[in-house]
Amino acid sequence: MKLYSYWRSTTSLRVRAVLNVKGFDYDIVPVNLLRSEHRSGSFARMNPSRGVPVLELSDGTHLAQSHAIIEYLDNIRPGPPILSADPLERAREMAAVFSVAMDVHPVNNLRVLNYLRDPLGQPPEKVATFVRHWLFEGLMAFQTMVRDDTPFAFGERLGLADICLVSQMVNARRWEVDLDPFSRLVEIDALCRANPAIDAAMPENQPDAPLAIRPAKKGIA
Ligand SMILES: N[C@@H](CCC(=O)N[C@@H](CS)C(=O)NCC(=O)O)C(=O)O
Repeated sequence: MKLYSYWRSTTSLRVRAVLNVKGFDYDIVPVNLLRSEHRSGSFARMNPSRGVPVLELSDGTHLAQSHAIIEYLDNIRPGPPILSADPLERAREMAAVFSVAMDVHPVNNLRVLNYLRDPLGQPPEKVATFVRHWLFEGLMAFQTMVRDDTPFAFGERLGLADICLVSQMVNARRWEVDLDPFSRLVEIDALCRANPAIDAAMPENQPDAPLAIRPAKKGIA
């Protein structure tokens, strides 16, 4: 399998994390969003919505939309489970997942921010205020939804809501959101990032991440 991915993309991060947690073998094909590679005709043929990630299967089939890809991966390899088997628990987890994927991510997406900049003419500080506002609201909602009696957001094991949280925390740090009110989320995020499968999905560990932010390789002086 190949994953068309951008290092700093949070939707790509979610899929990378699920691929890693479930132990799939895949190659990353970097797509540079800042150079608008996702707006090309060849990319649009893989994903008419012009966004990463896109998963290419071994027969050349292309799958788009991070949560459609994740559902596919979970169907073909159910273990380890990333959602509860209990219908009520699962519905609660999915509500948290959707609060990230459907409420926050779409309004803070690159194309939306670019539209605020041009043609709407908003200066960088207004765009940053806009992003921080929706991130803050989303994190607050998420923190209210998660359990406080379990190590992870909804249980003893890492699940899809945790993975979505990690992706939002990346953005929250990037946009310098004050994380003081989110101590429970900071705790869950740290626990998730201690998992090598999640660490390998993080932006700084991607082959297309700028060298300046990539950690030095162990064993190399
Ligand atoms: N709902 C889609 C969103 C995909 C998406 O828009 N991804 C972002 C990167 S996180 C992107 O490619 N943005 C490009 C743009 O906004 O022009 C999904 O979950 O896969």
